[in-house]
Amino acid sequence: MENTSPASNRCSYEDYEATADWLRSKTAQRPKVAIICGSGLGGLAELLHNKVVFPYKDIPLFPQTTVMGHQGQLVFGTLEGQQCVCMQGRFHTYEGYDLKQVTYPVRVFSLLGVKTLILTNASGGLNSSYKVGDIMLIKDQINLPGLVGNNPLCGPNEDRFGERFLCMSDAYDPDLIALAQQTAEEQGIEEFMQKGVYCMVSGPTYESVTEGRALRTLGADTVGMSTALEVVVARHCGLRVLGFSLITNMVVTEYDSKQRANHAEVLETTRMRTQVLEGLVTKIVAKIR
Ligand SMILES: *[C@@H]1O[C@H](CO)[C@@H](O)[C@H](O)[C@H]1NC(C)=O
Ligand SMILES: CC(=O)N[C@H]1CO[C@H](CO)[C@@H](O)[C@@H]1O
Repeated sequence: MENTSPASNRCSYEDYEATADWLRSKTAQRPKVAIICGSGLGGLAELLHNKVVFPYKDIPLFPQTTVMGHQGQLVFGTLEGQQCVCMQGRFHTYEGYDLKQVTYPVRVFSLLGVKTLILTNASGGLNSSYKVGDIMLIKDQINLPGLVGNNPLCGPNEDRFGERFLCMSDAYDPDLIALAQQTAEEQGIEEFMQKGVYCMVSGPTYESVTEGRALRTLGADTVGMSTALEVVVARHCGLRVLGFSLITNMVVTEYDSKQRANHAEVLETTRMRTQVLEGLVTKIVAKIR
């Protein structure tokens, strides 16, 4: 089967199945845990043993990735004895993908038998008690695009995945959050662990000062350009979700500030705490049953 460009992808149930069938025919691995790696956080996939790698461009019906600092491949393998699949590089709406494309891999994971989805992202800190380099355990989210009509579940409901009206009050799994907190304590990294609310915006622009202040007023602790859509679709097909946000910069919320958001700063800070987050996720994965 030929790979197709995003625009020609219909994202029907049969499409997801075709992709899952193809992957199953190429590897005997049957992961129960999937990990979506955020900006600069793709190194986690390198820690897998018995790796089987599929560049997105080779996977039937899979979208492609373009943004700087992202790789584009699915990596199957074992982490601490647990079979996993990692997305090294994710899809963003700011790249031009539609909502079904961005969330395409999640439904494929579900068809492959994945039960738990772990997501990481790089985000801007809004909560003034946060510092660059902090790791925030996501306890809840604001799906800002979704609130105004850009929800990946808009359109006819696919009953084979889940129900029409989806509960989101328990989106981030409380047991997994507790497991993550306990693991962070064992690792001795509580001092820079936070727990809070992640807000998704579409990007690619960073927030204006007033936008940053508005998001903070809404109750968001961090803001980023990913994650929330994948979480919606993951919950729709019954996956348990755990999310981490690495704070790579503080959002400018003072009108006279001389600080400016830039992508290079983001990549540098991400490098610093990346290994810590990778180690934490590894230890958590080992405990997931
Ligand atoms: C910021 O984070 C701290 C520490 O987690 C929390 O206690 C506080 O409620 C948050 N501030 C706001 C304004 O949400
Ligand atoms: C790595 C990265 O791009 N982080 C950004 C994610 O999105 C938020 C919100 O737009 C920014 O503030 C982060 O800097």
